[in-house]
Amino acid sequence: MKKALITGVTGQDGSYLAEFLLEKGYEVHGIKRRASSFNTQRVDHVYQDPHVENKNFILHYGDLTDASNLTRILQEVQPDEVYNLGAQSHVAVSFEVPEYTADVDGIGTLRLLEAIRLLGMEKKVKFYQASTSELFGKVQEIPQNESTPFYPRSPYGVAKLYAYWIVVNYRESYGMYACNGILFNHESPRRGETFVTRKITRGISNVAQGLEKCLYMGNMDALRDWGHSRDYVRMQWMMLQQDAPEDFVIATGVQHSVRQFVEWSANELGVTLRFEGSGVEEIGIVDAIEGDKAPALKLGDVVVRVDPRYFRPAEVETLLGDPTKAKENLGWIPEITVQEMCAEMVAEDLKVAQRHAFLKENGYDMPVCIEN
Ligand code: NDP
Ligand code: GDR
Repeated sequence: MKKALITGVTGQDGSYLAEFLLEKGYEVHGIKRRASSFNTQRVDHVYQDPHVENKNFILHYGDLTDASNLTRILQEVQPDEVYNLGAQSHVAVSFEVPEYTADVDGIGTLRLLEAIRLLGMEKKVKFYQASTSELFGKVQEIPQNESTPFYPRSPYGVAKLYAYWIVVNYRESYGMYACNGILFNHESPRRGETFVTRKITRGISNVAQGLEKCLYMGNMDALRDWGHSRDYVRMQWMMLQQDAPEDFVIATGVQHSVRQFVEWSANELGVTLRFEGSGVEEIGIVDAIEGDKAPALKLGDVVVRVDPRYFRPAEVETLLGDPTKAKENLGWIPEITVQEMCAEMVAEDLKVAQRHAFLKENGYDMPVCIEN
C-alpha cells in the first residue's frame, strides 16, 4: 500500500486529494494545525475513529513553521509521496501578514524538502509543490505556459516564487523527484468563504434568503481562468506518477471576469428562487450595473456594491493558462466546466442559507458570519 503525506489536508484541495488517494487505495496521512475550535470540517466525512484498527486516514498535528515537527512526522510516516498544499493562501491577506506568509509558504517548503533530505529520503520520496499562477502576476505574455517569465505582485506570490525555485533547486542539486504544479484558480463548494467565487455564491445566497443586505465586491473586472478543485487534484497525483519529475501549468485555457461569475450566480439563483415561488422582487435588490460592461444582471435581483476596501495594493488583472503540456504529456483534460462548478457552488450555498433562514423564521436565530 502506498503512503501519502499531505500538508494542508484540512483545506479545499487537501480534502479532495485525500478522498482521491483513499479511493486509489493509499494510506493517507495529513497534517492539521492545532486550532481553538474544530478545523477538520472538510475531511470529517473521511475521518476514522482512532480506536479502529488498520486505519488508512491518519491526521497528525503539525505546522510548516516547525521543522522538528515536520522531521518527526516524515520519519514516522515514511511516505512514498508528499503533497505540500499547506499555505497562507489568501493573496489579499498576504499584504497584511507578509512575514508570516513568507515563513509558511516560502521557508515552509524549504523546511519540508530539507527534512526529507536530512532523513536520507530524497531518493525515495516524490514531492509535489502547490505552485500558482500568481507567479505570473503582472503577466508578460498571454496565455501563460511553463516558460512564461514570472512577475509576482503580492507577498504571497513572492513567497511562492521562492518555493518554486527551491523545489527546482532540490531537484537539480540532489536528484529529488520534486515538481511544481503551476495551478490556476480552482474552486468548489469547499472553497474558503473569502475567495471571490465562494464569496459571491455564498453572499448572493444569503442575500436571497434575507440573511444579508448586500454583496460588497472589489475589482469586478479582474479576469481569471477558473477550474474545479476535483479536476486539479487528479492532476497533482498524475504529476507524481511519471518516470521523471517535471513542472506543469494546470488551467482550463478559458478566461472570465469576476463580474461574469456574479452574473452566472445570480442567474442560477434567480431560477431557483422562481422555482421556490418567492419572487425576485422580494430580495429587494440591485444597483451596481455599470457602464457598457454591465452584466445580464436583472434589476431587482441582487445588490452588488463595489467597496474599495477589497482592492489590493497591487492587483493581478488578468490570468489565462495554456495547459497544452499537461494535455499532451499526461492526457489531462478538465472535466467540469466553470459554469457547472458555479451551479454546484450556488446549490450548496443556497441549501445552507435556506437552513439558516428556516431556523431564523422559527425563532432560532443563528448569526451568519459575513466577514469577507
Ligand atoms: P486553502 O486555504 O483551502 O488550504 C490551505 C491549507 O493550508 C489549510 O489546510 C490550512 O490549514 C493549511 N495551512 C495554513 N497555514 C499552515 C501552516 N502554517 N502550517 C501547516 N498548514 C497550514 O487552500 P487551497 O486548498 O485552495 O490551496 C492548496 C494549495 O494550493 C495552497 O498552497 C495554495 O496556495 C495553492 N494554490 C491554490 C490555488 C487555488 O486556486 N485554490 C491555485 C494555485 C495554488 P487550516 O485549515 O488550519 O487553515
Ligand atoms: P486570487 O483569488 O487572488 O486569484 O488567488 P481570489 O478569489 O481571492 O481573487 C480573484 C480576483 O477577484 C478579485 N476580487 C475579489 N477577491 C476577493 N477575495 N474578494 C472580493 O471581494 C473581490 N472582489 C474582486 C481579486 O481582486 C482578484 O483579482 C487565488 C488563491 O487561491 C491563491 O492561493 C492561488 O494561488 C491563486 O488563486 C491562483
